[in-house]
Amino acid sequence: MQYYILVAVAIWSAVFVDSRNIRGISLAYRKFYKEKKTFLCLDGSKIIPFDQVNDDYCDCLDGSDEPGTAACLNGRFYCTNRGFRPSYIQSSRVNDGICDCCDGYDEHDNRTRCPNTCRNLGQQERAALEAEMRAVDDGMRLKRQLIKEGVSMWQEKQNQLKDLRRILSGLQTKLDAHRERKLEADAHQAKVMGVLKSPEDGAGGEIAARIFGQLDINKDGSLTVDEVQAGVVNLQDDGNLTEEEVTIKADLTGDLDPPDEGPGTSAASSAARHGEADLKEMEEALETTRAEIRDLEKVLSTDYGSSKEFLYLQGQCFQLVVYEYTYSLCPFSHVTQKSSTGAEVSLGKWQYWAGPPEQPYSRMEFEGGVPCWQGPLRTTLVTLTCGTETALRWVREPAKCRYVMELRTPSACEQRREAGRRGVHSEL
Ligand code: MAN
Repeated sequence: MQYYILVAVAIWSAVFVDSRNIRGISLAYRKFYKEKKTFLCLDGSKIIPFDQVNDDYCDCLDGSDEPGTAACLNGRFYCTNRGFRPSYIQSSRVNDGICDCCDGYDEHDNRTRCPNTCRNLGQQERAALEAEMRAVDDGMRLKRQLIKEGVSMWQEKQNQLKDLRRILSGLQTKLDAHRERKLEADAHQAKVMGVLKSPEDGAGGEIAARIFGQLDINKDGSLTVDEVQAGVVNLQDDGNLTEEEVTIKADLTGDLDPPDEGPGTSAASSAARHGEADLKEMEEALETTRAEIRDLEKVLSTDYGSSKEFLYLQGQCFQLVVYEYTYSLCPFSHVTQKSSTGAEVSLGKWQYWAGPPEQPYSRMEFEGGVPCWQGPLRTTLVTLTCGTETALRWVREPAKCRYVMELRTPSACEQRREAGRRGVHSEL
């Protein structure tokens, strides 16, 4: 009985080719190499006797009958690479004297000895992967911190904006009042000038001219409100003032409040004291405040990521020297290129986040830089990658005046998914 079983196994082995012995095929393909007597080329084009598989003669157009030899030009050999990751190589590399698979299975004609380096490679790759995962975890920790900072910076800027708007409205009220006072003072001045100039001829004219001369302290031929105010009280009525002089003085003092009136100083006198210079100063302060508000509104209207994780980059610039150029990236603002000869050109102004829908914050687009010689305006695309530092990693110009660069930042880190990240066999 035992004898019959042994004979049956021997016959079965002879008839059925054990696909585990077929070199150069993956586990997934083994089912196609289990024919009894024939083999169907994988492209379905031909049926050949099974003993023509891996017989070092190419029968199938797709090279599928020679997975383990170099016979077919278009064939491919599967490296199992146990301990590392499997891969395919061109069949022409089988038995060519060079070890391509780390398990050395591609050199099976015993002419070349290939040490198995898969385990080593696997260990190295696992170590690199683990280091990368640790870096992502560290990056995520930093990112959480940056989010916190971003949120409080955002709040700070909102408060700043509120304060500036309050200041602006205060300044506006002050300026309006100041302008009104100035208008009143100007009207007074015009009236004073009218009083002094009206008696054109005769004694009245002479008196007016004399009073004008007394009031015109700096002798520039014109009277300011200050001069009138300062001088009019000095027009002493020593009993010798003529009737006209008394009338003129009454006109002047009636229209203008005397100086040093104390806390009750009228609008006209206070406006006279402030004068043009104050008005200008106030207008300048108002414009500066308006500009600060505009800048802040612009900053606050920018998208800094779903949790404001990129806000910390605002106002910062990152440099990198590549050959004769120093590149400077100022996120949310602009990119420049400065040559060693000193000229600095714009490589674009901040436009928008340009990442794909699933990762919108992975790219930044800068456009509208200095025009390229006989070409388009310079543009820059920045790719953001995860890391524990914030730094410009590299800059390239793949097409003329089209720049690409990588900015490494913890804010680009994404929470790791524990499953499905293993690239290396761990079964070994
Ligand atoms: C300068 C630089 C280069 C660019 C050329 C185009 O040399 O901005 O990056 O390619 O101009 O003329």
